[in-house]
Amino acid sequence: MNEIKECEHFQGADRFFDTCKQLRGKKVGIIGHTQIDGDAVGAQVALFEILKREGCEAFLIETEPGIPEHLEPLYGKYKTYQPQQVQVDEWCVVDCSQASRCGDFFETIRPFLLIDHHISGSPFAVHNFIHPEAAAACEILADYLYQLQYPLSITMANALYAGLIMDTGNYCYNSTRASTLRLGAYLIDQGVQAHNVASWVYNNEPRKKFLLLERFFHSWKFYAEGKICFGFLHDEDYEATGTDMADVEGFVNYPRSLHGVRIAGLVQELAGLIKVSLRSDEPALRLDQVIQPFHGGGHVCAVAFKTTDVLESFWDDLINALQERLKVVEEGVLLYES
Ligand SMILES: [Mn+2]
Repeated sequence: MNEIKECEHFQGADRFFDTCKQLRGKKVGIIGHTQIDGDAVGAQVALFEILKREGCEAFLIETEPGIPEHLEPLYGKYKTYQPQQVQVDEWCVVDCSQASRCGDFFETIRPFLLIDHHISGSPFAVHNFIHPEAAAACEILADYLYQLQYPLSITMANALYAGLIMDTGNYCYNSTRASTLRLGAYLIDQGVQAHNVASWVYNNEPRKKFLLLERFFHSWKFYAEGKICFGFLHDEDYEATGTDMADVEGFVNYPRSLHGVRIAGLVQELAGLIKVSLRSDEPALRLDQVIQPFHGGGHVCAVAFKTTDVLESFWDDLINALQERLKVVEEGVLLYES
C-alpha cells in the first residue's frame, strides 16, 4: 500500500516569518476584503496571533462595520476595530486581490504584507505572498505554520479550518487538492473539532437570510437553453427583509446545483451599485478570463465584478460573452489544462 504523501508546500515560508519579524514593536492593522468571509477571517486571526507572538501590537480590523454572526465565533476572545478607531504604523492584508477591495479608505495605503490566492490578484503590498494554486488564504498560512512547526492555539486552528472548508465549499471545488485535505487533517490533529466549526459557520443563519433566499428563488432567469442561470436581488428585496449584501453568502450555489446549469450567476443591486457574481464547476470555461472586460476578478471558477453602471448597459454583452465561451469550449478549444 502506498504511504500518504507529504503536503505539496507553498514557497516563501521563511521569507514570510522574516517579514513578520520586521514588524516587531510596531502597531499593525490586519484587514481582509469587503463582504468578509470565513477565509478572510481565518487568515486575519492566524496572522494576528503570529504578529502578537512576534512582538507587534496587532489589531483585527473590520473592513465594513460589524461582523456577520456566523463568523463571530472565529474571532474567539479577540476584539475587532473599525479603521478609524486605531492608529497603526503598518497594514497587513489577507485574502484580497486588490487594495480597493479593502474599502475606500485603503486606496492610498500601501500595505506592508499581503497573503492572497486570487488568480487575478496583484502584488500591491511591499511583501507579497500570492499563491493562486492555494484553495484559500488560510491554506497558505496553515502550510507555512506547518512547515515551521509553529505552535497553533485552538483559536488559530479553528479559524484556519473554517477558512479551508468555506473557501473550498467543504472540499468540493476544483481548488481542492490532496494537500488541502492534508492540511485540514493537520488542523484536526491540532485540536480542531470539525463538527463544532461547521456548526458555527453553517448552522447559525439569521431568519432574514431565508426570507431573502425565498425572493432569490423567485427571480431566476435562464439563458443558453438552461445552461446559464441568474438570480437577481434588488433594493426592495433587501429592504423588505432587513438584509444587505452580506446576507447572500452561498446563494449563487443554488442555481449552480441545478441540473443542466453550467454557469450560475447572482446579480445584486443595492443603492446604485451592482455586483455580479458568477460560478461554474468547469475550469475549462475560465470565468476569470470572461470577466476581464467587465473589470472583475477572482478565481478560475468563481468571479465577481462591481459597477455603478445600469444593468441594461452591460447585460447583453455579459450574456453574449458567457454564451460565446460555452460555445468555444463545446467546440473543443482547450483554454485551460485542469
Ligand atoms: Mn479566499
